Amino acid sequence: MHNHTIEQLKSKKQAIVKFVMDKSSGKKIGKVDLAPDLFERDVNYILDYLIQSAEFNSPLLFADFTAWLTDLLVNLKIEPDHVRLSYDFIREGIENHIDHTGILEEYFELSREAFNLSPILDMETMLAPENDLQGKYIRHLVNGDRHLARNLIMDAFHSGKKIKDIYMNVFAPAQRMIGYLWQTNKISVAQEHYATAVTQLIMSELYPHIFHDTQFNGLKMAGVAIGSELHELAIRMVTDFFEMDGWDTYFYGANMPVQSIMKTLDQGKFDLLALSVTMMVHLNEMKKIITEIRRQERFKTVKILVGGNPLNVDPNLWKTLGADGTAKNADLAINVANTWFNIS
Ligand code: B12
Repeated sequence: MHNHTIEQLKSKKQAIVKFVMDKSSGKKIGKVDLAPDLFERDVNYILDYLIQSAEFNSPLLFADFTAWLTDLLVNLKIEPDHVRLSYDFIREGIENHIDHTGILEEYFELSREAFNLSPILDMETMLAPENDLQGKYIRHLVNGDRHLARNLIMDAFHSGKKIKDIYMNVFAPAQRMIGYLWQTNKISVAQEHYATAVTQLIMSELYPHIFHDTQFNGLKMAGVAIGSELHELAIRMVTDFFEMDGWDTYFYGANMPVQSIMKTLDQGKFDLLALSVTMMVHLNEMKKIITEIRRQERFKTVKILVGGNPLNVDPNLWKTLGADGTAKNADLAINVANTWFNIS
């Protein structure tokens, strides 16, 4: 992506926003007349995400954001056609204010598919069947039944269900569904927070059991969620998978500044650093951390594995970030690491 276009997008952003506001008001687009502040905020977001995607040379990231935003707005009773129209105005605004817009075409073209949404579904249709473990678990979370959720999982575990299986096929999909239910306005923020707290609680109860039958393989890894990224459950799962595979693991959660990460790497002899990102807005921070670590000769043997939603959306992103590799989930992360360190 040409830096000049990105710089222009940044410097002309307010002018483009104003153009879109002028074009939209009076036309009953979205809720522009009822809530102009919110409309303006959303236009700003769209441009921020476009800039961020362009900085990473990734039309896929912008398309993914557009799909997410459209789903969110449609469930807030905004017509998909109005979202489409706002995008047309943004595109026009950009063409009016920026010299070379050709390279942005692909971003808008790919996003168009996002407007062809699946119909709005009721919650029951979205959930896994009521009689399967995941389906039962998520219903307990949504209903606020902490004890039932806990007993369901602990009973499954004591009846022989593997922890890896519970993580991959119950916790992870249930958490993602909880997010989708929030996004589509079916549950509240409070329900979303509660569900996560319950999942974390049960993970802690299972934790002592993950050490069973594990043969230490002599390797050490650290798991970190990038910067102000508050989503730390995924990297906790990844770290636990490494532990179950015989690694000596250290889970640091979120909010580790790069200096602290480097200090940690200095103090222990780590073989692998696993970095997780969930929100696209934290990709710059991830790149900064990797660049900083790679600049230090003393860390050259430390492998850097990255993962999380944006890396699953764009399979080439890990290279742009300067990492050594990525994996789509905790299970596959182990395969990648095993290949790197020749573990069979
Ligand atoms: C719980 C949750 C929160 C909690 C987090 C608590 C915590 N301690 O982790 C809180 C309440 C703090 C939160 C806040 C926000 N959240 Co939130 N949150 C979620 C939710 C529901 C679940 C996250 C989770 O636990 N996922 C479970 C794991 C297993 O997910 P996973 O990505 O599948 O992980 C696998 C892979 O990605 C991969 N992987 C991940 N990391 C790594 C690293 C390595 C090295 C490797 C190899 C692999 C790997 O392996 C994992 C395991 O197999 C998601 C929904 C979702 N789709 O995930 C939304 C979600 C991520 N949140 C979202 C949003 C918008 C927000 C907020 C902006 C607003 C809000 N909803 O409150 C804030 C922003 C906070 C911030 N600054 O970061 C959106 C993001 C949308 C987008 N397109 O960016 C989502 C997708 C919800 C939605 N559908 O709209 N959130």
